[in-house]
Amino acid sequence: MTELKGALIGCGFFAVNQMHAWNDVDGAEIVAICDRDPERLKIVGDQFGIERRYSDAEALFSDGGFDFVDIATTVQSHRPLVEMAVRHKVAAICQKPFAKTLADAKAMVAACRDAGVTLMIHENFRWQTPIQAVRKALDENAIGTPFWGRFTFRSGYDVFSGQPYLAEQDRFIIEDLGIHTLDIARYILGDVLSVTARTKRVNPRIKGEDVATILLDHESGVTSIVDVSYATKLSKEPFPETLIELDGTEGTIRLTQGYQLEIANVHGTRSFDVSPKLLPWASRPWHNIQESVYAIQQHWIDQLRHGREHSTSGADNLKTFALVEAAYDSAARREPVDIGAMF
Ligand code: NAD
Ligand code: 89V
Repeated sequence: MTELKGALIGCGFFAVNQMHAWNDVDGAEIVAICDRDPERLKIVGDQFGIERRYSDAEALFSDGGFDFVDIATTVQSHRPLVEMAVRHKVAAICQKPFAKTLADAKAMVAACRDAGVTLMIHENFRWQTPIQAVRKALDENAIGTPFWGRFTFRSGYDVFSGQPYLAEQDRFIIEDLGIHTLDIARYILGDVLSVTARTKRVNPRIKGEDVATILLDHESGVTSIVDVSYATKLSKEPFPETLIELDGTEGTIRLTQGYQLEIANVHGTRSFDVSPKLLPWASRPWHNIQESVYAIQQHWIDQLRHGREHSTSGADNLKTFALVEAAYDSAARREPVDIGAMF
């Protein structure tokens, strides 16, 4: 199989995982990298043996020679870089969060659609092994029709040491982490009609909110709760596990700490270990996220090759990003927000 050639823009903290994963992905090769920080460009270029290095994205695109671009920068540059990919007619992966605003994200999707450029958002959490196992159990009708769900991520892990910018942002946990949890809720229980949210900042050393409780009314009639916290000090730190509870007409699903899945129904109770693989380049506790990076990047290549829609296409991810905006709006106004009115 001929390999698709890629370029990566943004050689920071998380891009190292993406570069490792590209080495493992079948059918892809990174041929050029770009970062405006020369130190990061050298570290990643040397580590992964990439000769073509650029400090300027426009120069990278002008030289070309690649089939897709993997944008791994922080959110401020997502719209200009995706628009640059559109101008050069290069398929693009863009890291979450999609954009600074829903209006920007909509403009990016429209620009890609009009130019016939494929866009996928790197929303990897739904690709985690335990999340896939929950989805499979539902698809196999293990608990009948779900009527209630809870998606929870409560941690005291120090995310600021690896990603110091997270302490400086006006918006923190919903935009950075809750965005993943909201996407999992959509992936498992379907699209959402309305959002009600409350937020809090507990850690005085950061700018944004570090606790959020969000109520979702799904189109299917299911009610779910998404609750996220980086201010929760537990006896056994669960980072970065998303825990799930689902109640259905015929049974229940529980994804509990330590990657344990329990399915209870009329046939009895079955328990499964749904731990992620520890890939050779991965390290605990990040291995769950790292495995999902490999999975989403392999999905990118497989779908691109066959001209098929990606699970987290730009159009799909607009619906997740809308929930982020709606949660902030609801928390500010202390009122439910209608998602339909945002489109
Ligand atoms: P980072 O600040 O460590 O790295 C970003 C890099 O991009 C920096 O080296 C910076 O110099 C470079 N950069 C920024 N704008 C640029 C531009 N216009 N041209 C060239 N280089 C540019 O950030 P990070 O922690 O690696 O996060 C990057 C993105 O990944 C963020 O959007 C973050 O939310 C996301 N992220 C996703 C996950 C996940 O599981 N999906 C996990 C962590 C971070
Ligand atoms: O997945 C992320 O986007 C990361 C983290 C897990 C630390 O929140 O920023």
